[in-house]
Amino acid sequence: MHDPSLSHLTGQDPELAGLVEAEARRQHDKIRLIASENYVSAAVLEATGSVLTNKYSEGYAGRRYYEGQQNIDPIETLAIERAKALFGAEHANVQPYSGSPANLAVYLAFAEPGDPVMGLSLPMGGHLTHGWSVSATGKWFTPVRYEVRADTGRIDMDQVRDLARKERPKVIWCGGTAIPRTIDFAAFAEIAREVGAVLAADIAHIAGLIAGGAHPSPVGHADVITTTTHKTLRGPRGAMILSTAEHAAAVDKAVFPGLQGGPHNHTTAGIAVALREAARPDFTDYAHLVVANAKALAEALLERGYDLISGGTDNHLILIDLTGKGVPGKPAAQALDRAGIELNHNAVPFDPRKPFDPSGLRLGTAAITTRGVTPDRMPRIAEWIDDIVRATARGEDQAEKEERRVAAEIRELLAGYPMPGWAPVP
Ligand code: DSN
Repeated sequence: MHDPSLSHLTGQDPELAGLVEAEARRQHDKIRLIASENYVSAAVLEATGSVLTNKYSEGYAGRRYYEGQQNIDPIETLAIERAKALFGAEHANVQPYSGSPANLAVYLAFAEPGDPVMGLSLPMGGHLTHGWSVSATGKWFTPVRYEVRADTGRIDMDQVRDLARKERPKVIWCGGTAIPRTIDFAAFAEIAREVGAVLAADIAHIAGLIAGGAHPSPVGHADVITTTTHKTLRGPRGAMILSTAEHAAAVDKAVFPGLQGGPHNHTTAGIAVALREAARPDFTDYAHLVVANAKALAEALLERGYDLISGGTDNHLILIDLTGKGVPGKPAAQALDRAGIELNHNAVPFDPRKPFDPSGLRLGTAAITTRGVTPDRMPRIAEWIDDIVRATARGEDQAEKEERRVAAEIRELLAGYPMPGWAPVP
């Protein structure tokens, strides 16, 4: 049963409807620990699946290139005002299609081709668009990369300062995709100010935690803030750029007409709904519970002898180095997926292995917290992870049996934790 029903899709395209239904069941039956994923509410699903997908709206409210914006303008304005209010920002642009286009807009607004730009190295937890070599941002600009410290696994702020003074980047990025610790936005801002760089905070992973008061905010420190809307913020797949009033015109011009055509109005509406949800007191509880769950899971993994980068977590994310466990990240992630625990293999800092077959696993608690799973369940989840990792290290036959057992136990557990937007047939 799909709620809302897929009756039209089932009638017209049963093959596709079957795949959607199968994906819903998959999401229902697994402990989803991919750190960048979540479950949106039924209200967000309705907004994103609405007739708003039919409309073109190039431009901004009151200044469009197409007629018929009587409803689109107020929808986009609602999303903008809610974003500004939620984060306390002076300006918001809700049109970027996703995180990478949002970050490209920052380059277009604040740098020229060839300029030095600085970000956390990808294998250390950064993002492709922070100047990594295979990304357009690493090809079209001159990347300067900072790292984490080998002894602490935390960002090396001395290196950030030294590199910034030496290379004078136009843009300094903070934030990334595999950072388990609190980002010191004030320290980054001080360095950016000293060298005359624009400080860009990419808060894609932690936006929901910031909105819910479970992580400090970059507002007041960063000149420009980019975020996807679908990770801890629990909205549809999309992105936003927040900035000071000073940079508003440059940001808007970079998004449209600089990079994009018409905004995806159905996504804008979904973002508006998610922002309203994130402004409610229960979202504050959610954000703190995400962190409490991650800390409890980290603690349980440490007790089982797992090597966690930086020794733990301050946010939703845990990065495990499996080197001492006798199995690399990729086969472990594949075995865990078969066993009903979905996560991704990930490079760890100073990883001697290749990015597509790295040493680590990345986990996050945003999605399971949305299902209502609480910290008291984390020791059991750590035990399941450990059972599968150890069985995988021991060999194939043993692993298959363990995978079947754990998958069945997980389905039984999750039956007690409803999933927004879908319910199994009773
Ligand atoms: N792909 C996202 C993540 O998983 O962190 C970042 O873009």
